[in-house]
Amino acid sequence: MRAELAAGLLAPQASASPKFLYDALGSKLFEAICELPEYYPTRTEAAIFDAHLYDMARTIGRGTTLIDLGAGNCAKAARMFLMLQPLQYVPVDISVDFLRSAVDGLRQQFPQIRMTGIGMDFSTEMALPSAVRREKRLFFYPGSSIGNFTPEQAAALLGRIREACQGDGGLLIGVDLVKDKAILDAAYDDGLGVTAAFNLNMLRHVNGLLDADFDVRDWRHAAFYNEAASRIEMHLEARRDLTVRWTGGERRFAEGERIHTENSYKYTRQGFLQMLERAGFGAARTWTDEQGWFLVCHARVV
Ligand code: AVI
Repeated sequence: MRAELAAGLLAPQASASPKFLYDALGSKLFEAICELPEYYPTRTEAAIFDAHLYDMARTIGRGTTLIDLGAGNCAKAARMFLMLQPLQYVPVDISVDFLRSAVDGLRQQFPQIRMTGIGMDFSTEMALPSAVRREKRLFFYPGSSIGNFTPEQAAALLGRIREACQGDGGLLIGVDLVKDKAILDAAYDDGLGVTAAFNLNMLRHVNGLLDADFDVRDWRHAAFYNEAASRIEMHLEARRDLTVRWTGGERRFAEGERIHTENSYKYTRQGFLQMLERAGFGAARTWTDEQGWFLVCHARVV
């Protein structure tokens, strides 16, 4: 991770992977983002699930092996348990300790569902252990987290999910849609500055990982919708000429120079369905909100 970080910081266009946004404080700041009036994705997706859960459950059917990618506190999947009645619940997350305590709580609430937590970085591999049932696998990937991958990486991830689906599996996924630039800009640059704090906090995390000397006061949050690329871009911009030093390296940044920290791609319904089709999924059903801001999609292996 240190080598990856240093290489990104030294590249002509400096960058750092969005995974470095999520230390303990970063995860809390992301939870706060989800409460912001400007950040519509979380509440819009929740409203779609509330309105259409019965229809979704009828489409999906009971007795699935529910595989929850990036499960976190498992709350989104748990809301579907009564309706879906999965035979096995398989939360997958890179943060194992957090997952363990969430699953312990759920086991007591739903003793009839077999639960198998897995610590894995599914963005690079999808190696499910043999304890995971092969039958009726339903991969659950909410929150438009797919948008934080480039379209090429997203297509590769969908391909890995398709492979792990076996013959009768499917995917239930949440995707943020293209919309007015002003709404998108505000969602990633809120008035309270919570998203700015989330972005700037990455520098504190990097200081810890690389023994670097970033001073957060020297940097400002920059986030905007790049219409040509159909993505939000998040950057950290130097407020003045400065040099950052870390163990084994240093870099000079001129005033206004940026570190690219995150992309959040927005899709059209049509574009996303095409990507699913290319990955080997079909028979898609979609649900959206009244404004057409967010899409929940179920598709089957074909
Ligand atoms: C986690 N992910 C889907 C969020 C998004 O909207 O791309 C991360 C985020 N970055 C800034 N605000 C929220």
